Amino acid sequence: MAAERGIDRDLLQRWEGNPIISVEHMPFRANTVFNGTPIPNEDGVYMLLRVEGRRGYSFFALARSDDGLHFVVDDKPVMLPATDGPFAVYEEAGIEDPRVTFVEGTCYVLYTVAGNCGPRIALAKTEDYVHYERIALVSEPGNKDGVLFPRKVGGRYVRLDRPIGLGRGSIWVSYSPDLVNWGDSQVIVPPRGGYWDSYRVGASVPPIETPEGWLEIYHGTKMTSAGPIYRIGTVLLDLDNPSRVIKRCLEPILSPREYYERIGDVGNVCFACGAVISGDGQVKIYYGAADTSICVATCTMDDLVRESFK
Ligand code: BMA
Repeated sequence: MAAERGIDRDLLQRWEGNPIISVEHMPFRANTVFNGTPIPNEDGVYMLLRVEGRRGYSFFALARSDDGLHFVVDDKPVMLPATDGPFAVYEEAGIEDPRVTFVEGTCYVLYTVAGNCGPRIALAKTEDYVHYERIALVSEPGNKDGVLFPRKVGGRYVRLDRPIGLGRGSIWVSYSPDLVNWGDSQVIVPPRGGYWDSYRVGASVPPIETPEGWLEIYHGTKMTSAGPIYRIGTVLLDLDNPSRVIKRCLEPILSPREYYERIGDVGNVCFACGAVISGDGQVKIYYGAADTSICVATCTMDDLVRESFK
């Protein structure tokens, strides 16, 4: 067996208690729960979860944990698709894949609105993690996977996202003076022919600042005759100019292998939406598995910044 011969199949180590949140943990009826984003705070680690309800559209719930491994889900959802106001028409088919970033002390959430005009990225903020104030729709249709940088760069807010052009999804960077108006958009990480990320790539985890550069943990897909396989990889961006890619991993750091990643509503999916870094450099990466549960895998910052690029 590979493990007995000292071969790790993936750079990330799955926690043996995976999945950490599944529909069995939900205090109300739901179809699935997946793609949760962690919110480290003074009380431990909370997680904003994407829940797909039994009607078929998604909304958000909150789970709370002392240790980042064992979570208890609040009794009621914390954010439902808007039914009136300017967001309603764009959220008709649900709200999906939240990603939380603290910027200048404020907890912001970029999320995907799923409407009948195509997906867009929206921005909200929260003070207590239970109530969410919508701020703006920040992209045109055909865009998903928005992640906000944790600080301004060169005096501007920065985000990554994934517009679709000619059926290809690439990671783009955009800049903003006020978090509402975005521009200076440039493609930085396109799909890579012949590799595991040859079909589509998108931002996954809000960028992590390291001395070497902005570390982005992204998802990449390869198309097969049975559909896409979603894997997780890394790319390092210039600290002062995030439009410049310094390094991109050659191999994924996590690939679907376990039954809970292979089998589910959408099989063969590992889809990260956030990470928590401890003071000692240990990293927990939270990922949706097969669009059916939430899992965690661990590594060190050294693994991400150095090993993943070997
Ligand atoms: C992506 C997103 C994710 C989902 C993934 C796999 O496009 O929609 O929400 O987890 O596909 O189905």
